Amino acid sequence: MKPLLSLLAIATTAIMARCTTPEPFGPVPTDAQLEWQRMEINMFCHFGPNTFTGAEWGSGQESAETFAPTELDCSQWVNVARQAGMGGIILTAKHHDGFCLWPSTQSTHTVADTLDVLRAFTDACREGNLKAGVYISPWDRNHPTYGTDAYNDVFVNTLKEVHTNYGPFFEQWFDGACGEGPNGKQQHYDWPRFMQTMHELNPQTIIFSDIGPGCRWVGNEQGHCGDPCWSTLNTEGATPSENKPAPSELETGHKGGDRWVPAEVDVSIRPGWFWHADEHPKTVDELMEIYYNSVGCNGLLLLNVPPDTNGRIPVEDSAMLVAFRAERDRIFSKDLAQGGFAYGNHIRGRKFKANNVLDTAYHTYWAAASANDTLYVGMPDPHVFNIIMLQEYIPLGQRVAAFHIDSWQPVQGENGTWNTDWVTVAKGNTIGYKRLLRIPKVTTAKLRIVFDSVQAAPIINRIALYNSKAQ
Ligand code: FUL
Repeated sequence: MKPLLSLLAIATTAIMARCTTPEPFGPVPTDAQLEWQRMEINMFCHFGPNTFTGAEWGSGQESAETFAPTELDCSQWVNVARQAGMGGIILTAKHHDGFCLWPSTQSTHTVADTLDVLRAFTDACREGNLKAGVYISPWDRNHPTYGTDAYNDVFVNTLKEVHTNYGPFFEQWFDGACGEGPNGKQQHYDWPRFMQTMHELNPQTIIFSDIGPGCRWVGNEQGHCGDPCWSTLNTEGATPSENKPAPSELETGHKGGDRWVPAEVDVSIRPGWFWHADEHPKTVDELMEIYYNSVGCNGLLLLNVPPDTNGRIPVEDSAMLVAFRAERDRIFSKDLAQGGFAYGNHIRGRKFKANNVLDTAYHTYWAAASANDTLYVGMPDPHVFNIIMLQEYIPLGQRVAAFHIDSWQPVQGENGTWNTDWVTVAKGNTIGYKRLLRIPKVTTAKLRIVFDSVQAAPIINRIALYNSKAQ
């Protein structure tokens, strides 16, 4: 080939490579995991005999009559969750005391037919267009077979009963706790069978356990992700009970991990998981802190709001949740980057143009042409902001391991003269589904996002700027 022609061929191949849709990097979420992640905040409801006894872990010896809600109203839970901007609720249908909130055929320790809370709950969710999830504790301090092989059959039958008669559920919560049963024995859970049963019952249900597979425990109950926070985790050879990563590893996940197992941040609005008369909900400021450290750090927030002995969410909690929602709306309803423009230092192709980071459509994104690309955002006029939101387009994997953000702004030189230069205003490790960076107030019309360490060329689907101090 003539030199000119071969040059042309090389250039064309390079352009074609850039125009093609980027290959996913590493493990990616299933459609169900993506839908789950995009819910962002869900409600957890711990409700059962403990609500009436003041315990956190019931002994399993409580009489069934202990559980006696006076005005059970699951529609009220649904309304509160909706007003709080949540997409789903997960109910503790069976906690460690073994008491079933439905009339189970697998246990004698249950509600009466006339008080089928699980039915009332799933009906209310369906009517209120909210997703229902279910917590069924493998640890059972009441069941006479607990600690023997027969209990694994009981547990499998329990899963079948609940998911067949009350499902579909968007999430199944498998608590990691495993203590002694009524006969003093501990159970060896048959996890492969439990997981297989769930898969057969509904492959779309997100399975929570310490190690997933749908989503993982974040490793703490204080309401925060680790830094970094990878949605990937190495789970080869592990079960939710054995050989699993330490809590500190669950907080951060594993860079380059072999499965997509995003973090779920479970935390209670009150000190306990169950309602207790002398406890009170966290303040809006505390809830906002949790929000930034969970949703804002690539986690999903599962906020526990326990119903009281009436069977209703107390007014002080619902008022706090409404205020929490109002605060998020106040801060995040005005994206100051809107009306601006974005550009990269290379162009991969029109479909992947940088301006896609400013639209609100989820499936449009900027795909960098190379791992070293920088993303710039300009605005017609300078804006004042103190929160930067970044989102990676996770259907193509989690890529960014470290980045910093510079603002183009006046800087005073040593001799006192003023110039305009790049000033670093934020630094971070992972981005993932969503990253909210709180920074000291910045005034600028131009920013750049510099990717310091990536596993593959970055793919960003949204950048937004907010001012939490604006009225
Ligand atoms: C823990 C349990 O032991 C607590 O009671 C609570 O249900 C919490 C969400 O998970 O492992």
